[in-house]
Amino acid sequence: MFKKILIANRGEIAMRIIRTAREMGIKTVVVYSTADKESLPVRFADEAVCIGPPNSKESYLNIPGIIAAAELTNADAIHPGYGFLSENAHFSRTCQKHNLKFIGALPEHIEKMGDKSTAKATMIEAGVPVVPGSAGILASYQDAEELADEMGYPVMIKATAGGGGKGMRAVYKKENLKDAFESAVIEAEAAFGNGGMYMEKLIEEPRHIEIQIAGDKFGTACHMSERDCSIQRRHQKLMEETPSPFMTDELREEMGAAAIKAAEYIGYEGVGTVEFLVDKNRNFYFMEMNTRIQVEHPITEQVIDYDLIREQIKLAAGDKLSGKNYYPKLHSIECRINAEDPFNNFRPSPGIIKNLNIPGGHGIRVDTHIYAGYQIPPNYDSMVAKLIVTAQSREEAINKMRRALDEFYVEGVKTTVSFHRQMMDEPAFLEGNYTTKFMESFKMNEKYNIEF
Ligand code: MV4
Repeated sequence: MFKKILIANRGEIAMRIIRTAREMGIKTVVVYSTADKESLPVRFADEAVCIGPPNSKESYLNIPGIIAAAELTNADAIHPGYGFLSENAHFSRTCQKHNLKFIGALPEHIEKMGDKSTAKATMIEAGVPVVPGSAGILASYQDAEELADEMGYPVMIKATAGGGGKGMRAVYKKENLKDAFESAVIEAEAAFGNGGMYMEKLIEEPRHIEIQIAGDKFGTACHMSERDCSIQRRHQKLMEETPSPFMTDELREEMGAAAIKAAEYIGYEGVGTVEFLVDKNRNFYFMEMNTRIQVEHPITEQVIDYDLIREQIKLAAGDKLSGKNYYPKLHSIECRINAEDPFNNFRPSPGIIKNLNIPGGHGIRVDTHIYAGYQIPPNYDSMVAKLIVTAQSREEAINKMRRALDEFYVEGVKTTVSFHRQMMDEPAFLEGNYTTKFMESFKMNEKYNIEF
C-alpha cells in the first residue's frame, strides 16, 4: 500500500481524500495556491506545499510544480480528484515516468475516451449500444448534409473534442444545418483547437443516467448501479439521485452489463463512470466515459455502503475485484450547494462566509471545506458543499432533504440552498418525472427567497 499520497486538488474533494487516507493509515500532502492558504485541506493534510498564485494554470494545473512537490515530500502516489488534471493523459504519463502512481486512469484510457468519436467507435467494437449516426468524423459539410438526409431530422452535431456542450448543435431542419455545422466547427476550433465533428440522431427529452464502474488490473470489472443526473443547467449538474426514479430492475441489469462490457473491453483500471442517454422508451445509448472519481460519487457510496475513494486507492495499489456487482439498498439524493444566486441567473457569489449552520442528524452527510469566516475565492468552481441525504425510500429522502435544507444557513454569500428547497416542492421532481430539459423551463419562486 502507498505510504504517502499527494493530492493535486483543493476544496471538498481534497478533504474527502484526506479523510479516507487517514483512515487507511496513509499520509497526505496537499498542494495549494496562495488563494487557498487558509483552507481546511491545508490544515488537515499531514503536509502542504504552496505551488503558485490563485490562477489555476500556474497552480493546480502546474505539472512541473506538482511533480516537484511530490518528489520533495517523498510521496509515492498522486490523487488528482476531479476536474483540474484528473483527465489529463500527459499528467498521468508524467506521473508514471516519475515513478508516482497516478490514482486515476491510464494515459491510453484517458486519450481513448477523451476523443468522443474514438470513444464511440470503441464502444461499437465492444458491442455497447450507441446513438445511430456517422461512422467517425464528418469529412466535410457535404457529408453532413447527405447523412442527415439519409437518417432524417432532427440530428445532433457534436465536436469530437467536445465537453460542456461546446461545439454541439441540435438541428431540426435541413435549412439550419449549414449555419449549425459551420458555427460548431468554429466554436470547437476556438475551444479545443480541434474542429472535428460527428453526427447522431437527436434523442429528444433524454435522461442522463450513468453507471458507476470499477476495474482491476487483472481485467475484471463490476458495476455499482446508476445515478440519475438529469437535473442540469448549462451542462452543470445541480442534483443527482440513486436509484433513478426511471430505472427498472431489468434496465439496470442491461445498462450495468453494457457498462461492464465497455470497461472490460478497454481493460479499464480504477473507478470510472459510463454515461448513457436514456430515451422515453427506455432505450439507452453510450454517451461518454468519465475516467475519474466524480463529484456525485457519495450517493453511490451511501446506497451500497462502500467507500469509493478507498476502493480507488486499493485498485491503484493492485487489489483484485471479486467481480460481483453492487445494488442500491437505500435511496440517496445529492444537492450541490454552489455560491451562486439562483434568483440572478445563478451568478457566482464569492465572498466571506460570515456565519454558517451545517445540517445534521440521521441520514445526513455534508461533504464540504467551508467554515464560518472562510473566504470563497473567485478563481475556482463555485461548488462549496454537497448535501447528501439517505433514507429507506425516495419519499423519505425528499422529506429529509427538505428538513436538512431548512437547517442549512450560509450568511454572507448567496447559495443554491433556496433553489434546492424549491426543487423539493416541484411536482415534476416529486413524481420523478424529469428529463435533461427540466431546467430550461424552471423559474425561481420569490417565496423561497429567504434572507439570513
Ligand atoms: C445528445 C443529446 C441528444 N441526442 N446526443 C450533452 C453533453 C454531451 N456530452 C452530450 N449531450 C447530449 N447529447 C444526442 N444524440 C442531448 C445531450 C444533452 C444532454 C445530455 C445529458 C445531460 C444534459 C444534456 C443537456 C443538453 C443536451
